[in-house]
Amino acid sequence: MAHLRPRRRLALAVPVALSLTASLGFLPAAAQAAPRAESASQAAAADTYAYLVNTKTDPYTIKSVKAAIKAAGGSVVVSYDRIGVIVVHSTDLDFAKKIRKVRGVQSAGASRTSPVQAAGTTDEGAVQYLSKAGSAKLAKSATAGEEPLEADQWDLRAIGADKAAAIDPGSKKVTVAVIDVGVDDTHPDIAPNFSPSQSANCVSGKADTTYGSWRPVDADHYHGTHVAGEIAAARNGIGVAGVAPGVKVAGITVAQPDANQLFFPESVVCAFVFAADHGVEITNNSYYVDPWQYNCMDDPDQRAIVDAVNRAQLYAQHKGTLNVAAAGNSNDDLDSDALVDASSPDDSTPVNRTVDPHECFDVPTQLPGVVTVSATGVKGAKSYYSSYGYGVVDVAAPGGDKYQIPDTPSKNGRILSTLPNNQYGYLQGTSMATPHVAAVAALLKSTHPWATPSQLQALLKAEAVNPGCPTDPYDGNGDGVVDATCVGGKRVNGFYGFGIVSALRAVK
Ligand SMILES: [Ca+2]
Ligand SMILES: [Ca+2]
Repeated sequence: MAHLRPRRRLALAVPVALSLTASLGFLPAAAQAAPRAESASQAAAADTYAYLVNTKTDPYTIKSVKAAIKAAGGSVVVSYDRIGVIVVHSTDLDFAKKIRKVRGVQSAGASRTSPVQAAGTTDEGAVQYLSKAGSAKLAKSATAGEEPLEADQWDLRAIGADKAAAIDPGSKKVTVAVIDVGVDDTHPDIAPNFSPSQSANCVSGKADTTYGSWRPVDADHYHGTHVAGEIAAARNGIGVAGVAPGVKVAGITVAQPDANQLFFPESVVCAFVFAADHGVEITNNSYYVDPWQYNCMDDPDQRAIVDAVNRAQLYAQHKGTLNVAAAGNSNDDLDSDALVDASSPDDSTPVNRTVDPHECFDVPTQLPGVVTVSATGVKGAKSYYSSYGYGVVDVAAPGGDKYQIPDTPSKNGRILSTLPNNQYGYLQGTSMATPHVAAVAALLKSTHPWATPSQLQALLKAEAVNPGCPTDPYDGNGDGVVDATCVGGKRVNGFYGFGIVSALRAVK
């Protein structure tokens, strides 16, 4: 089952070849047993663990806490003084317990449940690459005004992005940063719009801006390149088009380089701060922060994770960055009283937990101020895998659904976009819905340059088109069993929030 591991890590993309069980985000226990056994056998006294220490932001506190960290056997990897978040490594498993007692420390905890590891080996990918015939089509001349593969991009037409591009493709002064597994900026459909000066590698928790550090380490780290193309693939007569082909796109890598591709909290903290400090207007977050799918506030470690990422997210928001995030692929009702989380922690031994999503948060999507995105298929109905929730989902967008078949040449209900090494392929997931929203936000920022993040969010909602709750019981996979209940009305509801975003309305 080792082949499933990388798929698990692409938390918010539902790969095409998986069984339904796996597609819903719950892997069979066996799939996770192997890596767990590995970690256990590798455990040793000298292992290094990562911690987050969140403090008051006055210089005196920061200084005294840093001294206390050293005294407690920790070493500072990086300190984000302005938000009071310090990333620490220590070999002491009791480090968090010790540092919590220090004056000025507001929360502290382990950011992972496994030691900090060197890069591991890679595994094969899960994506459905375009066939040779499809790739050959790239060489053919396109229909006038269309990209060669655009006929299969039903998602563009669903939100009026084809028409919008003719009116206003978006401004070069607006950048969307893809916080993900890396972006292949050498792809001919991404290169024209890529912004290297706003890209970095944040895996360690500290930004590395070495040229090319944002690139995927291998072809299995394809997820970020797909997302980037959905946002801003150029209208250049080859391949596909993005929703906002005139804006810039950047890559901030946060995934571990090994096959599991985990997104740890310190990497994501680094990414939000880097984006904010480098003039990024919008970030795309098609993932949840590992190792916990839901972070419970009554657990000191999970609380420290929520606190640290929330500080970074708020910092970005206050500096003018709108953060857009995927609702998740578990078909979970994020407004329910009890959800089963069987996959956490995903870096060691997962346990079955029942959590209340009002107190245990999927991060970053449930953080205040973040735009939460659910996914739809070609029929405009909620995708079978998409999580939802009244008062949680802000807007919806096409993320693909293999059960909703389009009338396109490929008849593929997923989303077609760019992949590393000059390739193209289909994926579905709230991972794919989120970049559609990030791109529409970029179009709005282009037409409303002075809009703040909260104003952009309000515009996204005001211009969205809401299908309303379905009149029939919802059976996303058509097996006769009702899968989800939509709460709310035509203006706002649990499946679509305020509705499906519109690229056309954003530029009119
Ligand atoms: Ca193109
Ligand atoms: Ca069903």
